[in-house]
Amino acid sequence: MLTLGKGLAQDKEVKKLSDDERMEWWRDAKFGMFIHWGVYSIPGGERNGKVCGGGAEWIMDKLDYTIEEYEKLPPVFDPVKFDADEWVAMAKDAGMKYIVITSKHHDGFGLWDSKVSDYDIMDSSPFKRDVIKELSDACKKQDIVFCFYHSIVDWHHPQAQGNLFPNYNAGQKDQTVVNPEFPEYFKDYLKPQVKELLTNYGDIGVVWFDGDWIADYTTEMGKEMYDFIREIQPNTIINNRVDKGRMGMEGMDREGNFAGDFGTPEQEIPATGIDSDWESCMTMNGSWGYKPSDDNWKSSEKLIQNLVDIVSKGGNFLLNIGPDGLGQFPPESVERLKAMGDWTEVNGEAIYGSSASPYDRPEWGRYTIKDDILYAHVFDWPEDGNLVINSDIKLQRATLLADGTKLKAGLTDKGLTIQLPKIALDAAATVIKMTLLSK
Ligand code: FHN
Repeated sequence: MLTLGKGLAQDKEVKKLSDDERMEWWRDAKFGMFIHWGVYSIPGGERNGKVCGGGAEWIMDKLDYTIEEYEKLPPVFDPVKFDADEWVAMAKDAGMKYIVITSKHHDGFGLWDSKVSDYDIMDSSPFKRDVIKELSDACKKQDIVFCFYHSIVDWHHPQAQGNLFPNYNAGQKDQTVVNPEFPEYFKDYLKPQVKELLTNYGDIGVVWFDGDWIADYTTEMGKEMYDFIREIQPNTIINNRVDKGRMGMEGMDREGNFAGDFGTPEQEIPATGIDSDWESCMTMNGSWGYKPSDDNWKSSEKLIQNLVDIVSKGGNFLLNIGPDGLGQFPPESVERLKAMGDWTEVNGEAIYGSSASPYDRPEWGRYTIKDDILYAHVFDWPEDGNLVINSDIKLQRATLLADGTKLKAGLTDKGLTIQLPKIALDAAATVIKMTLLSK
């Protein structure tokens, strides 16, 4: 049974858990929803006929808005279709166990009622609803762990524009330029913002930092922020982008002493298993923020196989949704969430609470393991119906996970072979449940 949120602030006594106890719900959860949503969702990556390259959430920089021009977006941000219960239900039905939403992306606009700044949804938009509160409440109601993403770099704040300092065009700015006033932003703006989010919205499962790359932000600040969060909510999990150890998009820390509880590979899956905790975050198309012009959608089958691949290597999968400016999930995303929910409903036993496979990866798919049960996730169904499995597997019996059909197994000239039905039950991945002989 997944005991989500164990040890989080909602408990009567917030007992400080050990590291393993604190990570337990997250390690078992395996699958979460990333949500990139903000005023950038209104233009959806387009401005005056030009399309923003890459993620649409970067439109402020990539399409050269001045702060004054960008500030024209919040007054027209009125996402009347936003329904937190509906968003959470779609995540839950997809088999996702936690949600990470952008409380503030690089553009500096906050989705919560901040007293630190009035550049937020309550004070600068006609919507005047605290999205973070509505979403965190909906998560609690549906037993989904609520988490937030927070950007260290802040293009709206003159002390924190990072390599955009003193103004924009990230690409042209000297990446080593440091704003001498950044420490003041860190102390009097960034930390108070994080404290508001950790104080006013109940349990926070994960604080997911981003924007760690800017030269202004130091490892000393990273360690101070990590300790600061743990003082407010002792059992909140914090990603490695709270500090400066991350080696780019591959997401793991370089050698050294860096704060952060898990690595954050982005848009990629490590080639092999990694001993420490990690989570691959990915988009469904090519953009984190809503971008209707980007129709480069990964298929549902590919997304399911990504989930299996990641879990078979011991990681978590954080899959992104970019809602539009009215608060609606794109139909292509809804379709994929439904397909992933259909698959996890049948095969979730082989995902949640499982561990990385100790066996070499087979050519036809992946293995996950839970105690003495090994799950074979078959991507490529053998035409002759004979599935050759690793010779070092000590098999007691095998069944189709979906319906319990008993399967014959035995040695052939190719090795230990399981006889499968001629047709796969699921095009993405059909799962064979194998009970191993006790050692
Ligand atoms: O610049 C951001 C980007 O917009 C997005 O938020 C991703 C998600 O992990 N992080 C940064 C790029 O690495």
